[in-house]
Amino acid sequence: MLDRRTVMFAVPAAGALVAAVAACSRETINKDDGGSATDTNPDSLESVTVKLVAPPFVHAHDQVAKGAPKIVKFRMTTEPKTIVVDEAGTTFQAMTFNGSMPGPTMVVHQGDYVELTLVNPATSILPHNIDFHAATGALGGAGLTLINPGEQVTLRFKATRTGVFVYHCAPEGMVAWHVVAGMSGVLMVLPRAGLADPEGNRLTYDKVFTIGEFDLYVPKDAAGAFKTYPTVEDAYADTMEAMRGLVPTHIIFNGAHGALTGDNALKAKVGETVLFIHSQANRDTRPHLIGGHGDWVWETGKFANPPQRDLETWFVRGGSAGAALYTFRQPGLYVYLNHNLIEATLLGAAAHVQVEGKWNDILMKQISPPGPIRA
Ligand SMILES: [Cu+2]
Repeated sequence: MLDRRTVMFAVPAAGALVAAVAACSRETINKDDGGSATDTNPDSLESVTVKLVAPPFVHAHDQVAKGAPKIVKFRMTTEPKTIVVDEAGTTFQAMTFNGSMPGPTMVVHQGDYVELTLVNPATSILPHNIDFHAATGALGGAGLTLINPGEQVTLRFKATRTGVFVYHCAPEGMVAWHVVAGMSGVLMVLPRAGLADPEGNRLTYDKVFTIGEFDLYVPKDAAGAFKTYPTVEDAYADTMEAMRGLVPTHIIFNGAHGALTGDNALKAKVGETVLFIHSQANRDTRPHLIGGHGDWVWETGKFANPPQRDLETWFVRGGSAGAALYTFRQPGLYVYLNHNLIEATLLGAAAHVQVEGKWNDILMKQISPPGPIRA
């Protein structure tokens, strides 16, 4: 199998790498640089199986860990997909984890073990794998998870560091294409005691949403019209050419213009606290909630660093995820967007949050309505 891969994907050292990582994993597996509570051999730990849900939603989870560290088992399947990305009906040949862009958000606690089974169906044509930015070890696990069509693989790693971390597909020679085609998502590793402010006071959320931002490079024909392709493989050459220009044709949240607006708006109530996880696996972005704020923002997404307070806009580096906590004080339709306003309004990087509740005149009131100019 490794020989076949070596030939197919031109990864000369793949076999040696896999063997070396496997050999040393036994020695290093119990070492913990993340301050977790266990030195136990993970084979003896309790395991739980979590069913993943499509973003923006996140599977049910405890904010404060109950009991000892666990092995948390997830299963994801790769899936190529033709998706409509804008109101004009432009189609995009996507590659996905579990059929969604971004892939599902996984949640564990520090000291837990993530055990992911990745499945690449026989109907697939391309190899896939996964690089977890949260994982410690060669290629974030990508070398140990490279699977051909018709294969599955299971990877286990210890979640030693807290935060929201990007995961993405990373097959040798095709990484950028698979990532901008849709293959990324988020793993959230919560502190066992939950989130806290810089003074150590507990921070909790009522809801959590994942916003996955993607820059797309849809090829155009000589007349400037977007081209269509029957499959993702057919789109490869033109897409690579479009990518070289570094000019996105679309910048979208969760797979399409409108995926999180109008009828698909995120929903909240006055008084509710929402954790917004924002990932971008390829390109920088700057989330902003119009009419609201980031009460507490982990701009780099790593909970061991104190969150910043009262932010108007925060910066999410390409290849990372950030987290922002906000308690809604007023009802209404909020726009949550990338505050490069060209990217938001012309290219699509915007979502809506529909908030129900009672308006607070103390916070904002129209003192006199629009009318003729008076002296
Ligand atoms: Cu892939």
